[in-house]
Amino acid sequence: MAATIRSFVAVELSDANREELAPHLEECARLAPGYRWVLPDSLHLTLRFLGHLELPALERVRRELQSVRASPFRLTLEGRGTFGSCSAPKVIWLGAGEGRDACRALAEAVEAACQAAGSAPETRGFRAHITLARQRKEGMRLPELPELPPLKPWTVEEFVLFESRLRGQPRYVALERYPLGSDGSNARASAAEEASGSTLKRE
Ligand code: 2AM
Repeated sequence: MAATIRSFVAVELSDANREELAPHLEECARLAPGYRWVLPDSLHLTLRFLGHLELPALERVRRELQSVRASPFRLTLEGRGTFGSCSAPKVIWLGAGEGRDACRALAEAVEAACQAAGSAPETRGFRAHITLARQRKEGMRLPELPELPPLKPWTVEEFVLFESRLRGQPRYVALERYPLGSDGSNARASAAEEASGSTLKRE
């Protein structure tokens, strides 16, 4: 069977907010061990989950993403939300405030690029969120959590194609970064790619 790579496209959280959230998430993990809390370095807002792709298919996606055109945009984070029941949710997340529509537009452009690369259309509706924790076992109740620290707005200037490695603690490896151009282009990514002539290779 051909090797596959589990991958997804996302916007990373700003470094300042990772630093703000790190002690908060540690405290949450202590209070709610029934949930797997995401490490600060791994926090992201998923634009498109690709799942397991064989290398040629991933290479097509990587190239098509270079045609996505979007301008940088300001993103603010609102409070926590949950998927699933309120008392024992499956997922705990941070919602996007200002910039939510820009995230949706970017996700739609990414979706179009993925389809142009041959991926089947995404059937799950898009909801801009940053997952903070996932329930380890169904029915685990969520205790009261401490208040969120103040989170700072930032400007999203790129999106990223990630490989997701699930052995042990999930680890996300950036395969390619796509800067958003001030003129609504990501020409820098294309230029860099043309200069290097790079293609994806399995380690
Ligand atoms: P989530 O934050 O909503 O859980 C990497 O695994 C990212 O891809 C996660 O952030 C996750 O989104 C998303 N993801 C994982 N499995 C998925 C699936 N089956 N369908 C859609 N998105 C998925």
